[in-house]
Amino acid sequence: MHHELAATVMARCDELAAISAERHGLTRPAYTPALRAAHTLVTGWMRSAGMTVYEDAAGNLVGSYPANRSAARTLIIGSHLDTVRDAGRYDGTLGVLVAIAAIEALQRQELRMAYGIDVVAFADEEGLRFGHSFTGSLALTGRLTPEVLQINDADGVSLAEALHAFGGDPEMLAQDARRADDLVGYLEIHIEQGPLLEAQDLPLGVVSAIAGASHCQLTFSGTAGHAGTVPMELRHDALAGAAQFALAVETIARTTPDLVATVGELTPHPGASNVIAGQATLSLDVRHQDDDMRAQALHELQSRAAAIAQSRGLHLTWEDRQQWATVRMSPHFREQLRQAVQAVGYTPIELPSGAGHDAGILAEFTQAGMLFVRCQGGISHHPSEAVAVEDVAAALKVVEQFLMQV
Ligand code: HGY
Ligand code: MN
Ligand code: MN
Repeated sequence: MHHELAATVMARCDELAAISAERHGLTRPAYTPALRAAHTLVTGWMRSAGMTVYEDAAGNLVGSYPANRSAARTLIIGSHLDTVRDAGRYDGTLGVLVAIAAIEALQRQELRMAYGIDVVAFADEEGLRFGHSFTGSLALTGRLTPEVLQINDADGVSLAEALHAFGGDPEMLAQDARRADDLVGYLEIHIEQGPLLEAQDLPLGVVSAIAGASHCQLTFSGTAGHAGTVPMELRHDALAGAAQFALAVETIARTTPDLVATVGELTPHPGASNVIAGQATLSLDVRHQDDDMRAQALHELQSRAAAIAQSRGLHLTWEDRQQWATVRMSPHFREQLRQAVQAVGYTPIELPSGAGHDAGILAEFTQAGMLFVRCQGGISHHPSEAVAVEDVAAALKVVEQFLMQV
């Protein structure tokens, strides 16, 4: 049964990969028609697994599988259906579909637990559209601040407007949030997005902690001008300053143990081949397992940016967008997951997550655990993301075992 269900999960990942907001590749930002189409498909799969389905005020898709008694608490099994730009087909999606398959397995055995199970597909984890991650899980845990709703996307549509157009209700977010007392906990299945499981020849791993991160946006402002007439020594080229900073980010991260830092977006204005850039905006993503090390690195990056701006006669603005601390997964769920992995016949290992997950948000609300599935070459946030159907079957067995134990 597990192998057949795993094959279905793989086929469904392929089907969802075709639902994109862009002609080429998989790009499914939050609250778009593409996400709506994905929800429609997934709703059908949830229903046929025996769940009743609704969307909460934040547009998260929820499939509920009832307990075997009334007044029971709920275990949430979740992940996300939104993607990065030109994404792979498993980041987020795999976790949602494995959860549905696990419910399908329960339904076939006519099994109900002493707790209800809600499969939640978070609507906005990656933050691609509004530059704000974990919107869905922050709303579910009652921690989405009203200012976030005012953030605009590239077309000037606010998060509140996009959520409303999607069918959500920005006014109801607080009332619709869960209460920690009602929950058993939170489980997330996700591809590893790193190479450790593959190196150890293991299909699965238990997540120990999720690394903290800071997301910032910097703007260097100089003077736009003619590419053919302004002498080099008179220029205040914002793009050259931003480029110098991007290289400094790389150097600082390379020389600081276990620090990773990335400039993934760099936009010059006005952006023409014969115009010196008057302004350049860039994103900065800084992560470390140790929050103090991350804070120290940010401090160093800030002074480097200021020094670059000063030496080039540029003006610098630095905006802290989002920060989250390193969070440890619940000791109880970690132990339960390790036991489940062992019971199914694999060596239970633990590993930290360098990527952020909704589980990190839920871990500050209820007991949370994460199961990683090996992915080929550790590749993710790239169209060549790949997982093996055998590993998905192994994950399904472990989830089923976990559900029996917990
Ligand atoms: O950016 C991240 O860590 C994740 O993929 N949301
Ligand atoms: Mn991701
Ligand atoms: Mn993800």
